[in-house]
Amino acid sequence: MRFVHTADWHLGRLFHNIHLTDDQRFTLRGLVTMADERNVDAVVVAGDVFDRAIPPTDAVDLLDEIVGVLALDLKIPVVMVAGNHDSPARLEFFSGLARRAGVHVVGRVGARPQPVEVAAADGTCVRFWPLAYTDPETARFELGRDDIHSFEDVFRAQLDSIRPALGGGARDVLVAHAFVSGCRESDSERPLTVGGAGAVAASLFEGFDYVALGHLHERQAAGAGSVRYAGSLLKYSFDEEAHHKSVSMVELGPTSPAKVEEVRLPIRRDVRRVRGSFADIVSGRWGREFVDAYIEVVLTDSEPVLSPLDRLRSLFPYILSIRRETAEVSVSGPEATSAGLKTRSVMDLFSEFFQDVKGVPLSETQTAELVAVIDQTERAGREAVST
Ligand SMILES: [Mn+2]
Repeated sequence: MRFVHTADWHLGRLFHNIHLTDDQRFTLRGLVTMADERNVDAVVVAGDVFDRAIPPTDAVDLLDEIVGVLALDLKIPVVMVAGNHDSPARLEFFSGLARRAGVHVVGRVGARPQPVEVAAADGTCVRFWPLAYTDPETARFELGRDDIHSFEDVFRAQLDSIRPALGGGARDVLVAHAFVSGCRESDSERPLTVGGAGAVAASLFEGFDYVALGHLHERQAAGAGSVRYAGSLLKYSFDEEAHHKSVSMVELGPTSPAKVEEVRLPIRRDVRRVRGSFADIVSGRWGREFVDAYIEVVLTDSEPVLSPLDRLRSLFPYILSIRRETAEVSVSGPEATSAGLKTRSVMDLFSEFFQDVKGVPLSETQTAELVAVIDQTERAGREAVST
């Protein structure tokens, strides 16, 4: 049995005001070709299918195209869960109908998660257990359980009902969207909570033959080798320029441990950073790997450079960002620049503002109150149209 584990497609994503749908279509068509050539038995998408709750129509069309070819033309079952960017209800639109075509979409939390069974030609039967991303408040309400307060509680509540069914001749694969503590984060992820309370321990997922995770955009193992993030489909921030984006090809026999191979898909444009003085950059010789890529230039000049964009654009037609490294350090620390502001949490920024105005830091009670307000606002924001 061989299946593809992928996650964090973020269809409809804007990257520095560029629509990435064409890039996403290029890579996903590569996925379809690869899945066909290598005879995969299933494709698993572990959340953040779309970039936002109400995605642009061309992103919806793209999902329709890709899933349609996989399920109807190639007869490859697709198992998909909602991530923290997806709207649970909208992702599940037509899911009853889709299931009959081999597309299994789980957007909402359920008291009794049901497996998707896939039997491969080699006789291996794999049960995929799809769990949608759900925050503790929603899970408490939907499952009618007052004892759910953390993300770990959310998983425990669902896993408790799954565990008795595990084993018994089939292989079990969990599909989930979560932040496992100790794993590496990237700039393009939206934190699940303020203050890092969203993390769960990898040990929660013991008992499965493979755990297909989404949320973190860098591919990595989480704790034990068979709990893994496939990473995002594409690079969605310049801090990911050194990542190797891929999908995971997972092989499971009737008894052997999961074997994972990272398969890189074709990309339309790479994402690269160029750092140096303006003079050095414009006199440099830049190969196609830069000319064809989305570029961020980081200028190291201590003197101001007047309108650098025109010159730089003639070298890098797809330049999306210019930053000045020295400006950031010389103003009054990295906090003072807009680039610095973007990478810091609302919590940090507000605490600092409060300290500046009041002259004293936030008390514990005030901090707790603030965390609750920010959490509530962000949850509301997930259901609203955003850009
Ligand atoms: Mn994501």
